Amino acid sequence: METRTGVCNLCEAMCGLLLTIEDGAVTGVRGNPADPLSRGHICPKGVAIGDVHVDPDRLRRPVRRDGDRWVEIGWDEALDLVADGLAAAINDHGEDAVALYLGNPNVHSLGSMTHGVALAQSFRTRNKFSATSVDQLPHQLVGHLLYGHQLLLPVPDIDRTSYFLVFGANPMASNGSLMTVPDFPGRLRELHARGGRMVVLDPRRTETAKVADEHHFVRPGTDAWVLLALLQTLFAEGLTRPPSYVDGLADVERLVAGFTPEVAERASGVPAEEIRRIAREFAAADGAAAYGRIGVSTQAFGTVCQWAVQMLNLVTGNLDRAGGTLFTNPAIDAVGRGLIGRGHHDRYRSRVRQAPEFGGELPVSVLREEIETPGEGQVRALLTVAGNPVLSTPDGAALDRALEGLDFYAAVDIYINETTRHADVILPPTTLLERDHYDLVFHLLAVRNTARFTPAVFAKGRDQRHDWEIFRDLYLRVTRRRRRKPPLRRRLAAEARMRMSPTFLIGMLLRTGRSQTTLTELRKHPEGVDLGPLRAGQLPGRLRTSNGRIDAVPALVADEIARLVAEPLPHDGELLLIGRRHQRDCNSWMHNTDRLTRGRARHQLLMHPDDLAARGLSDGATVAVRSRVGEVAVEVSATDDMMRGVVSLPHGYGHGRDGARLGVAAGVPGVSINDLTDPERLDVSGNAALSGVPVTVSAWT
Ligand SMILES: Nc1nc2c(c(=O)[nH]1)N[C@H]1C(S)=C(S)[C@@H](COP(=O)(O)OP(=O)(O)OC[C@H]3O[C@@H](n4cnc5c(=O)[nH]c(N)nc54)[C@H](O)[C@@H]3O)O[C@H]1N2
Ligand SMILES: Nc1nc2c(c(=O)[nH]1)N[C@H]1C(S)=C(S)[C@@H](COP(=O)(O)OP(=O)(O)OC[C@H]3O[C@@H](n4cnc5c(=O)[nH]c(N)nc54)[C@H](O)[C@@H]3O)O[C@H]1N2
Ligand code: SF4
Ligand SMILES: [Mo]
Repeated sequence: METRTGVCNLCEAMCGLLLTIEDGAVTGVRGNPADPLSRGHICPKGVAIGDVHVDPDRLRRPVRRDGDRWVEIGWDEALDLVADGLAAAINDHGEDAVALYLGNPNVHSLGSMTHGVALAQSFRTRNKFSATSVDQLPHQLVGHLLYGHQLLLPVPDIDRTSYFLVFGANPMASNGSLMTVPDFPGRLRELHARGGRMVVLDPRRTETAKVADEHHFVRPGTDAWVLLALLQTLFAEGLTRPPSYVDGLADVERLVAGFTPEVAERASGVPAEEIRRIAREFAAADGAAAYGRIGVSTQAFGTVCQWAVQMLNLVTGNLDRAGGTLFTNPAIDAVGRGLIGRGHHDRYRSRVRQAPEFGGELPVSVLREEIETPGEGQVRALLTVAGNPVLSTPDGAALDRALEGLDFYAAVDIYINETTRHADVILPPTTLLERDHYDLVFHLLAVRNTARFTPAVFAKGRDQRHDWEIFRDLYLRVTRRRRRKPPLRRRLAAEARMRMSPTFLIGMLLRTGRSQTTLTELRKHPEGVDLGPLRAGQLPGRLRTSNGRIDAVPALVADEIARLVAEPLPHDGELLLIGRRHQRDCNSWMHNTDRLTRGRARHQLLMHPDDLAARGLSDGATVAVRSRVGEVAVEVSATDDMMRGVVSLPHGYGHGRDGARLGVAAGVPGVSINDLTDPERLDVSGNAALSGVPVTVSAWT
């Protein structure tokens, strides 16, 4: 028996772990109390981390599909097959004929960040997609427009704030997002002990709402009105204290002038007086932080919402102030050092619908039509990496059907899930416990500056490959097969870089660029090294805008607000669908471990009892939920935790489709919310408006 230091990468909190290892298996998992960021925190998913390692459903060798059978094949054969399939599409039909989709676990893998992104960039296709456009794209667009970089995103200084204003996030279940905050419950207790307050706006009385000082129901998709009314109040009552490096504040004042709290109340259901009071309290607090997450990104005016959240912090002087929102100083500053691009918008558009790109990606909502619509530039081949878009993107059922029409589909994935079941070949990498980890992304977004390197806990098996090795080999093989090769010098440079291991690259990055620590030091301290609380007073120096100042009203935002003015207010009697997360769910996977799925079922449609009664339905009945794009039958559960007129389905359910082999997952009930969400509903950024989908609910007959 031995104890090893590990890390959990199942969500953004990146908790440090202590693993008990016996006979090559994990027999115990605890939070690591010595970890300076996570301080011993762990959640039920972290406890299940060893289950992935020993999971009999996990692929350990490449497989090729032969009709409805899967055949294990060797790595050389598998890599050749994939390179043949992708190169054939490029050589016969052009670069755009290959589409890529990168799913969420990529940001949680070091090898994906160092090598997967480079492989993706080596494909010169316009058809690049990722989970970003069903998630945080509005944040990135706003970061790009206001601060000059898509990942220059200020983080709530939760450890010092005295007023935490939360829109559309449920950190008690999600453990925080674009705010790496392990032990949210503990940090909230400390906030309360300091006399601080948390105010939550959400159409559901969530786990977070229940521990908040105030919760207000807000009608889905109407947060923009509330946020603009908060700004309107601040200007109207002379409560602004903006810093000197901001231009265009008079324009902000003019743009929000018509959005009075009374107008916002009519749209959102949040009482005007409450909006005024929250604005005053926010302005008066000694350190206040406004935060809006996926509930306000995945809606029709998501970009306006995220812009307004930034403005609230900015005009009240809370940006760059202790207790407000702050920029991190990670040991490897991927933003400052240009490892991640600043982002760009609308350099080109999608072929069929003319949807603009952001940062070299198109909205995943257009993927299906790009596969199905004939003509030059049609998608013929697909590579997915760690993704499940059939369950995670709008009208997944239609995408499910479209995938069968591809000439070739390859997946880098550890499971045969609802999407990869369509693949011709699946290449399974090692998983977390078998690979080294340094978090290039979430240190950038954490509520405290720390650094941590976690060596692999288990050695990889002889016939296993790390993801970075798969990306390297695919790069080499596809390039060799390309009729039009990149210039020799570029190719050699890329090859040399692809051959360096992620750990080698991390060591190099830590040695250079004023990194505050080294790999040697981190190896001595696997629990992590503390680099201190977030720092205030870094602006305007940290801005990456061309003139080193903030332009408060980018033209795109002004246009969106003009569009919002003309938007009809939601009408009574409309039923709107939203999603939810449970602490023991992990997007669309981890549904095959008994540890996380036993106990009370949690797949139901949640609905207010009055809404059920109005339709003559009863608690526990099977109901039909219909939207413009689809229909599902699901059990309904009555709860006054839901706002009237709003229903909720969890995201990531709907297993048990033919051929998807997720073990007991077939026994997990529930339907996919994305069989109801609508790929036509997009925010200006291209993000899917998954929230607030109009639906009807009736008896299932
Ligand atoms: N309606 C609705 N839709 C949503 C959301 C919502 O709230 N509501 N949330 C959205 C959000 S925020 C996200 S991030 C997306 C997530 O959507 P996706 O990123 O498309 O999917 P995941 O469910 O994260 O599934 C990832 C797959 O990666 C595989 N995998 C796990 N670990 C590894 C690994 O280490 N390497 C490799 N190669 N593969 C691995 C697993 O097989 C798993 O099936 O869904 C989005 N869709
Ligand atoms: N346990 C668990 N943790 C996770 C994940 C998981 O699947 N399970 N996924 C991870 C991922 S990929 C992400 S991106 C993060 C997401 O982290 P969070 O953003 O905290 O995610 P959710 O729990 O989906 O919270 C979104 C909230 O928005 C609310 N909402 C929906 N529509 C609206 C609206 O129109 N207005 C307002 N104001 N609120 C609305 C919902 O009711 C919900 O409470 O979580 C991460 N952590
Ligand atoms: S909160 Fe849970 S899932 Fe997230 S990193 Fe920590 S242990 Fe893992
Ligand atoms: Mo996400």
